Amino acid sequence: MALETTLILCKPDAVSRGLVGEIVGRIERRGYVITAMRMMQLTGDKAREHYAEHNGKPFFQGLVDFITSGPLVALAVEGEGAIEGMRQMIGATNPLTAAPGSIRGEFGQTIGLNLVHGSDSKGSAERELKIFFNANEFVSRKHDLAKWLAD
Ligand code: D4T
Repeated sequence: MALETTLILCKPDAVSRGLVGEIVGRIERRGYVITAMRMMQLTGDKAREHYAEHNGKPFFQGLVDFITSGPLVALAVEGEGAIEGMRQMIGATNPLTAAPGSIRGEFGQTIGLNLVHGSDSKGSAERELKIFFNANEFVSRKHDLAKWLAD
């Protein structure tokens, strides 16, 4: 395994249903590290860029319409094998077939309202992270609290 950073989106349904804390909590409890985080509403151009691989598919326009319909929370998540690890934690695209215990398996409603996006490969992660974050927005998490607790 290698240390990887993946793009995670809490999509507008997650924000609207108040599930961002649940999703972020699962990421933190898993031991992954959040190195960037932002709430935003995507423009149509950014949404089309993010979902470029689906351009031309029958569900493409609906996907763009939904992801731009309300605020989302974008996260950069770092950890050993974080790309595949997050995909497992998120579960299969369709909540009906997503594993019990996965985010989509527990909370997802439909294939369109499936709460979370996670990059599916190293190449996708690198491409997608640039759509949501500028290079100077990633923070270092090597923060030694002991220094601040000592008196
Ligand atoms: P994302 O990209 O959101 O993490 O989802 P997946 O990686 O699990 O699934 P995907 O890329 O195949 O699909 C992207 C996005 O499109 C929606 N979708 C997908 C849809 O509305 N109808 C469909 O038939 C498919 C295949 C759901 C996720």
